Amino acid sequence: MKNKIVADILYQIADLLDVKGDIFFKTRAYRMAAQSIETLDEDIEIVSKENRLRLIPGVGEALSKKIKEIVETDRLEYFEKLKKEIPRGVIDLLDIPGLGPKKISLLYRHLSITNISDLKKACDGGKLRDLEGFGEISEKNILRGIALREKTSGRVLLNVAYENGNNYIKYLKQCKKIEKISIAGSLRRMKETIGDLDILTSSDTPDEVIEYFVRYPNVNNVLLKGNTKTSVSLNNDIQVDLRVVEKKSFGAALQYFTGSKEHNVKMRSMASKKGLKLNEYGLFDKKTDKYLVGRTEKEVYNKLDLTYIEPELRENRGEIETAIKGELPNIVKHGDIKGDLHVHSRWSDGTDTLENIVNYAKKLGYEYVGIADHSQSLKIAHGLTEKRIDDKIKEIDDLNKKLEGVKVFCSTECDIKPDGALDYNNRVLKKLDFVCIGIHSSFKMNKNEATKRIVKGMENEHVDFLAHPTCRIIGRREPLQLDMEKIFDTAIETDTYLEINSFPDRLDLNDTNSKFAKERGVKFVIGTDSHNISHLPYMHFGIANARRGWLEKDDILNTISLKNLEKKFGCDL
Ligand code: DGT
Ligand code: CA
Ligand code: CA
Repeated sequence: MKNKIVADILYQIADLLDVKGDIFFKTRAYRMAAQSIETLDEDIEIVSKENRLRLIPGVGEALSKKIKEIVETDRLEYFEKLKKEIPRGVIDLLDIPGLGPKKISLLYRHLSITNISDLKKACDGGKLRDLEGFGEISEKNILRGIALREKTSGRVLLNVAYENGNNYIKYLKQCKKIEKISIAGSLRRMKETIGDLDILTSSDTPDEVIEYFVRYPNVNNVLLKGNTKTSVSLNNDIQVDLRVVEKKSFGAALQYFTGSKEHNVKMRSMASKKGLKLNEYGLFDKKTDKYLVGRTEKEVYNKLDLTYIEPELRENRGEIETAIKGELPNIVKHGDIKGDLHVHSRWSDGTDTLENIVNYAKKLGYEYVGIADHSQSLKIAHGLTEKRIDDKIKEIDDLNKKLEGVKVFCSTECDIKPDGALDYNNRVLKKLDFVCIGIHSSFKMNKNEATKRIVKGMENEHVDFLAHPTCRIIGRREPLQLDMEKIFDTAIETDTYLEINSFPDRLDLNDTNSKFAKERGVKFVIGTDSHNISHLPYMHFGIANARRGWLEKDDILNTISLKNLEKKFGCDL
């Protein structure tokens, strides 16, 4: 389906026209058409082929031609031309959270601001406050937006790195000269954002491996080429580093290049205290330089009197001390998850039918799936009225009668209003198999207000779990200011599970929060927040994040069997 591609281009055109200061109704027309296509039930390619584009609300003669061009060529000449009319730096300003195209237009036309650094200077110098629609507060907000952007700039989200890394590995596995191969670096540790990809191989003929490596079709530029290492950048600007080592060093090198740097520093000093020397070639006797071990990571850890430490734990957050005592947690595994309890369907703003979702869930080996659609106030997400909840319950009941080996739970992701009230009354909440709650608007609150809001939501007796607790969007929205200890304590008191949201730009709770929460006794649920079945595999990233937070199977609700979950939700009564 190209619906999203078409809608994205139309939205971007509207933004660019706004930046140019074009007439309002023209930009509005693009946005309306984009919205119609985004929510269209049909495949735009078919609609275009059958010459029915003009039947789409908001699509006239001129727009239908443009849409046809995008559908057939994946690009639009008009859009390319438009981009060239506006300086590149001005277009970059659209990436700053909280700064829309209309404001950018004013900055560009009245203050001649053409890039982020100009904008920063203007904010610092108090130049914006005299412009209509801006004030001292906007200067502060823009500076905060720029800082947020810069924090993640040059890094990519975990899912993007993961896909690129795996594709590269698939290619490299066809090279007969490579004996062993592994991802290393932050991707192996499954950090939420990744600076560059690191790949480690062992081979007797490093030069041939390097030749093969740089011939990967997605390589755009070879940045460095040595005897045993090389760095390239891909077409999407991601940098990839390769190291080739001897077989007997593979484990030590993998340990070294997996990092983190902080973990490595501690490992080395530990080795040194034991009269040993640890580097990427192996573990050696400090005095005689005799090679001791290095083929596998496990050998290296064990020789230093440590139990094996999983890559996700290697952040120097106490894992080495705990491994000395042999008390590392048995962290949750990918196969432990029995279902997904945070999935949106076509009943609200998801794109798939219940049947499609269930079929995919079955393929993933799940025993259950919870359909948590948006609540009534979230009109933009097609939130459900009470009447539609009743209809949905009926559809799910009928579906469950036909299903074998998997069960659908009917739920909601009920909005928590600014005063902490829930978007449905108790009569409605009671009808659902379980209740998930979350914040979806009015994010600008002080710490006290925001904490109270969530605490009040959790105190409702029907609530089972809190979705994306801090509401951050990596690189775009700061987490809510919250008294986390109060949130964790309330979660325990009210028996509310906290979600580890698996969506790659959320990963919320993050690893440090969930580790801290677990130490206090909080329980969790890992959900994907899928809006399309292609999002269901994001579970992998939620699990990785939970592993980084030291969570074990028993800490996580959706590792229990269907039977026990039904008991927990009171569905067996
Ligand atoms: P990234 O790429 O910023 O997401 O993070 P990493 O952890 O992948 O870092 P990277 O690519 O610079 O280096 C890969 C690993 O190599 C790193 O995790 C640990 C090791 N390493 C790099 N530099 C040093 C260093 O100065 N000292 C030690 N002990 N290890 C290092
Ligand atoms: Ca790296
Ligand atoms: Ca690197």
